[in-house]
Amino acid sequence: MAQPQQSDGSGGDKPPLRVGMVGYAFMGAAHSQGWRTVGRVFDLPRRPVLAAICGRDAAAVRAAADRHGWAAAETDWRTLIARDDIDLVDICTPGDSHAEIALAALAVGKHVLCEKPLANTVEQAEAMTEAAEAAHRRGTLAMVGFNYRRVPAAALARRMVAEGRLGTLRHVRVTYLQDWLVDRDFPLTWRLRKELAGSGALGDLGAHIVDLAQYLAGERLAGVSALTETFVPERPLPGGPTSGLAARSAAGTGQVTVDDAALFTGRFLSGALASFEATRYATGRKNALRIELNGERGSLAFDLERLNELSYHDGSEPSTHAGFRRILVTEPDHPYLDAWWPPGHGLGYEHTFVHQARDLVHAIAEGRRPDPSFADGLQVQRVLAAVEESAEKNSVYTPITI
Ligand code: SOE
Repeated sequence: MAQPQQSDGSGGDKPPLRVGMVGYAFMGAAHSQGWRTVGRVFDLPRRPVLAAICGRDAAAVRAAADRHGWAAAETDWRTLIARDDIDLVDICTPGDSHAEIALAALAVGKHVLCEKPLANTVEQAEAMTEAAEAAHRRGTLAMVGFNYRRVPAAALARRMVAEGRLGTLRHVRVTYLQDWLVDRDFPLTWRLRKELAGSGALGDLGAHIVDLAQYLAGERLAGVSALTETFVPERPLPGGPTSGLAARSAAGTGQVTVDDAALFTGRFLSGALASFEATRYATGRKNALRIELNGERGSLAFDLERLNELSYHDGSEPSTHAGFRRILVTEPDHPYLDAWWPPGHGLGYEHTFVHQARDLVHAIAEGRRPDPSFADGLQVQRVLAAVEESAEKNSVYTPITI
């Protein structure tokens, strides 16, 4: 058997953190980059080792292992979890298997990183959170992967809000727009089937923006009022393997059982108001996540398409020269950036997964609950459930249960 790849060519003296990953498609590739790169860039207390990757198709998972630098390939996640050379299980599968894999991994003392949304239902997320809390008491940790928290500009925005630069928060405005379903012939892949994905744009994109809005605001939503829609209720069945957001059609059609778009307003516990839009039908928008926060003393705006920048308006400046200005978030004292390139040399989407891995390795080494924890993932799940409940009742304001 090939020797495990070390992600840090020079950190051989550090105790290893041997990762086993389940899933090898889009998120598997993104997480692989994170684990492969993190020890080469950051000075870590433990040295991530890409020990084994798992997927059902033996040839495809072997190819993924070779491409992404994993030492071994498995075809059964139970075998992966049972390996005694794995310390952490990274779950990059569709939501229907998150709970089962996470519960099994935590039960045998493996740390867990689980892609968002944490689960397909609140009940599953509750069971996972309960298991994570019990595991934490035994020194085993669990994190949910809301990677956009790890964009340096987003982390800087969080810091600025916490420092009070916006004063009392009044509005949070968020949109997350994609367009890969505009084509009516796009096939019925797993993301369009409730039994596999839990929900549609709501869980896939809405989960990100609910988490990001609450993270930046530093507080939770108290209730929501929502509309959801499925614009194209029937689609061709997929013909052959799908990868990421790409797929081919075969003969026959099937029902779309998730939302295509979700639109909701919300109220934070402080009384600040929020609006959210998540859709896969925003023609021309590929992965457009935008968030703006308005407070009594200032405003911040972030656009994922310009992810090395943060717009800031300081309301205390004289009106003669006040206005939104661009902060180029590439300075060494900006979050995560001391380890990267000289100022002005920006980062991209993939770096969020490197930062996620960094933060998790530190949390594990320090025995501290990772951020975002499964409890945070559960709270987002409750917001998603409240959105669905409100939408079912034609937008009736629905409080979020604690
Ligand atoms: C597809 O909509 C998707 O890949 C999401 O699942 C990811 O979480 C997001 O980062 C990009 O878009």
